[in-house]
Amino acid sequence: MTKLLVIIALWMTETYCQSTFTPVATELFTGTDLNGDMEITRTEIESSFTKYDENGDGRVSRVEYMDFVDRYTPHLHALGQELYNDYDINKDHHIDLNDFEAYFTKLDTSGDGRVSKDEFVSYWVKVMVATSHLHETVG
Ligand SMILES: [Ca+2]
Ligand SMILES: [Ca+2]
Ligand SMILES: [Ca+2]
Repeated sequence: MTKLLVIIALWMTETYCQSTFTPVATELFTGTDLNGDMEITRTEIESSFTKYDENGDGRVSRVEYMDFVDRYTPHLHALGQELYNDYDINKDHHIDLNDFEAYFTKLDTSGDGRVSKDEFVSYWVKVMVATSHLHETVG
């Protein structure tokens, strides 16, 4: 009985988090979907990273990324580190074409070569639930 209650409580927390994070993830989607066609392409993923590429060498080093985070959202420093680990799939401390490709594949759960709004939002809600101890719940 106690076990069941714990499960229900966990489930409710998860549902609560999901409803909290969905608007944030949706906003992130809108910001990434540059041409507004409700799908994210590889080019759009790449473009969303160019703002971090301070020295313009086409790669985003950990230092560049963290400089950006610390400049605009210093309270999210710990989250930034965590997200960088997630983006830098081959763990060479640079985010480049290989990582964009792998990140895109991870988002494209249906494997049709396009990232839909649902795919994007459900991925990000999962990330935000998993990292909720590192950022403050919005709203
Ligand atoms: Ca698009
Ligand atoms: Ca760079
Ligand atoms: Ca990398």
